Amino acid sequence: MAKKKDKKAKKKDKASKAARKLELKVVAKKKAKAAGKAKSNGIVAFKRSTKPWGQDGKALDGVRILDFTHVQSGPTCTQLLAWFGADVMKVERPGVGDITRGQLQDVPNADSLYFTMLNHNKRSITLDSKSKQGMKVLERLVQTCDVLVENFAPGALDRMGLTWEHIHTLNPRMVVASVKGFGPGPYEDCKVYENVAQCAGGSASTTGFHDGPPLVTGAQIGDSGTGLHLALGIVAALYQRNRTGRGQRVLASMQDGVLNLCRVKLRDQQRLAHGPLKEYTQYGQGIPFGEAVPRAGNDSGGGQPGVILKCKGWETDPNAYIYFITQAPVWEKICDLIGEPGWKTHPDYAKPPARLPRLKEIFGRIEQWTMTMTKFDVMNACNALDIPVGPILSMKELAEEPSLRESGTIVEVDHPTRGKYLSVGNPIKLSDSISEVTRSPLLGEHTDEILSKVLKFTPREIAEIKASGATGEAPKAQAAE
Ligand code: CAO
Repeated sequence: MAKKKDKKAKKKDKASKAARKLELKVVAKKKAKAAGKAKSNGIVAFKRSTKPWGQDGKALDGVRILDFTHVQSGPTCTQLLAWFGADVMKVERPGVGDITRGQLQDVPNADSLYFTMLNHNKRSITLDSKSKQGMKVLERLVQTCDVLVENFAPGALDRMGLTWEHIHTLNPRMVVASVKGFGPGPYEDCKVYENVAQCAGGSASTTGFHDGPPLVTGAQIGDSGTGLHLALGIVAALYQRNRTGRGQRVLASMQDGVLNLCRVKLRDQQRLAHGPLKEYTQYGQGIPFGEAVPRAGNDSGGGQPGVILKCKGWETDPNAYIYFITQAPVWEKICDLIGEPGWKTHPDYAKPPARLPRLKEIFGRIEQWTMTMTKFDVMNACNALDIPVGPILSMKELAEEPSLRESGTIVEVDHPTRGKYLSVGNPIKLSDSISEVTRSPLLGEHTDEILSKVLKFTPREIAEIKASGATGEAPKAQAAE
């Protein structure tokens, strides 16, 4: 009898457990529904927005960034994140701010274009991180933000007291992202600027003409290029945090970033072991190759030979040139266009391998043709036949190009102390997260707003912080205390 009762109780218990499980499932489902989420295949799928495209916030809405960056590499990264909707709070040294505010100044007493063009859509708070009150504010920022981005010299963040361990204890969800000159290794403690990275990352040794010295490029591949790499690392870390609930460190070294952009040159280094690089002009000139990838002048990096050719007006206009590519599939059209129809069948010119030792002669003949027209006329004539060419556009021409204004790639921004200026807007276009470019902040413009509204310090605490001089020069009466 007792056994029967026991069995009955167990059955009841099992049933109530199952009911509880079901109840929990229903509650979870209701909760998920209320939060606009539905679970399918273990992946949380959010309810689809019914708002028109581009009018349902921004991709990184709700992400708070403690922006501890300066100069170019770090600010490029945080500016991109700000354009995607992140709330970027730039921490700057009281009285001075980011060193670039005062560098290459064109308008007296106004933030330089160097600064304004790299710090759009951000807020600025001034803070002496080496003071006790300053550190108190910084720690609150760490607890409040999702990401800390910095590009100080190696060890500077640790010296401030913001070690990874300390940050991770204060906020286990925080992503800590850094730009450094070099990754771990013999040079990890070095300070690095743009051109140092271009030289150390393989760009300079492969840029220039084979009989000239190494050259750096105008594109800021060390600074802005690494900032771009870092931004991708941050977004990836935030995505992983959705699953793991923890932050992580993100490191983008400038040498690594440049080398990544020079990937095709490492490709050629290995090809060199199997013979000369036939698409390099020096091959056709009979100039022997050495042990390392040489500078290729304006030769095309890929398998489609190309060079820069003169156009009408080159004698006086330094940019009256065009990049011309002798792409194999359109070779016959090129022959007709330049008035050499015989080359279409001639054994020395008809096939790509036969042309390789004769590239100098071939491009010389094409140049005779391009010199009879402006670069834009050459472009029109070639584009009509699907022949890939690129006019050498000056910064003046780019600044005045209407299509770049229309797409928001070149924008006019108004600034309270310097007036209107041109900037490059967000080069990455998202169809449901539209970027608007707003002016860069004045030094410490948002200190009060961030202390009270974001960090929720009480008026008394704010007065205490300010009196200590941590956010700038302390009010005279208190400073004397
Ligand atoms: N309050 C108090 N101190 C602050 C501060 C603040 N708000 N912000 C910065 N500082 C301090 C730092 O703590 C550091 O102090 P210590 O040297 O005593 O630790 C000091 O300012 C200077 O920082 P830094 O060494 O980074 O600056 P620098 O001008 O000497 O060097 C640079 C600049 C770019 C060479 C170096 O930061 C660097 O190598 N960064 C990494 C690579 C990089 O991003 N390079 C790209 C630069 S863009 O061309």
